[in-house]
Amino acid sequence: MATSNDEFPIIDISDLDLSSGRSSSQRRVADEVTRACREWGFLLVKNHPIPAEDIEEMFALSREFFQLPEEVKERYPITKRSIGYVGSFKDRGKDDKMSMWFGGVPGALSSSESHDSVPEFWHQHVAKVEAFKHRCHDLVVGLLECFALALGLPDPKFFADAHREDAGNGNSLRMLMYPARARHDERPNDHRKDTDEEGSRMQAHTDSGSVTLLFQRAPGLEVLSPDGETWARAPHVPGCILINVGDALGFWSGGQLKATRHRVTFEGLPPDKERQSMAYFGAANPDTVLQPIVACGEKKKKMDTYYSNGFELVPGITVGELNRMIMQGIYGAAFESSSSKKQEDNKTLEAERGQATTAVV
Ligand SMILES: O=C(O)CCC(=O)C(=O)O
Repeated sequence: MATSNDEFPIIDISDLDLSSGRSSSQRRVADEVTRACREWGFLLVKNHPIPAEDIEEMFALSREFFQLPEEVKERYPITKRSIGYVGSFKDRGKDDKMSMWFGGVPGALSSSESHDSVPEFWHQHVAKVEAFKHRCHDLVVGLLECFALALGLPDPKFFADAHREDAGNGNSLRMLMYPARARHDERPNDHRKDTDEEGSRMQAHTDSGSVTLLFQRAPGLEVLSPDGETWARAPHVPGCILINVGDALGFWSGGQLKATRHRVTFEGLPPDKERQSMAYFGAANPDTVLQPIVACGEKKKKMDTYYSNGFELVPGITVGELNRMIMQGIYGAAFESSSSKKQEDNKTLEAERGQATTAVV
């Protein structure tokens, strides 16, 4: 049972200046955003820099795509590059939702390697999708600068500089559609039989990356409250973007920023109501080595064991490893290495580990 919560942070970020560096108003935004992420791990931002018409256009295209017959969409299953379609009940949680993933570096969606994994419907729209991802990435970088500033790190670009848009497949846009169903008990392959979590449209989880931007067209998202026990309904405020911290950044920040569990339930949104959302997952470069930083002024102390959706994170893990582990856990075979590929992957991991910088503040 989730409750509405008047204290859910809603922050005006019109003073977040993505181009001109630090100012006193940017400092205020940085402090407010970071306070929300320390306490809730979630916040809504208003007066953000992503144009409403771009968001609407993405939602409209996404809706049109999801309405195509299942057999057309299923020709493009998700690949290792995090590009492709996943139908209802097809992920680990057997949730009743469809997703279309657009992972990869700028230009990936129109590259010859990805051509066959991008559904034909999207071929004429990839430039728009890429432009939208780019805007999202800029906002993620602005928020990362806020965190470094408010956490008092000597280099305000400490996190931001490790988030190159052209590094790896981790920066992904995921379009989601939770279809309206006639009646609760008529849903095909009702996943309540398979899980102990009654009535989830998306099972409770944390995100694995750094910062997620979530665009939503309907209510339904629930977030674990700061008390760690009760679920709060995330307010749905048209025009706002929901922001949350993922496990890579939660771990890297030494637990100062919180990666919070969230879910979409049938209680939060009745089965006969459709929910559309889009998540942009901002991730650090795959070769980034995650060494938890220590809060300024604190003596170095051992961090508690940190889990990301059941996987233990150990200092020294790279973002690439973490991402592979999580995607493999959710989508299985598509992200599994074949035996020959495994050797290749191991070489890549060694190279990632060797090259990585391990700056600890
Ligand atoms: O639909 C939503 O709002 C939930 C999205 C989400 O949590 C995810 O994609 O990880």
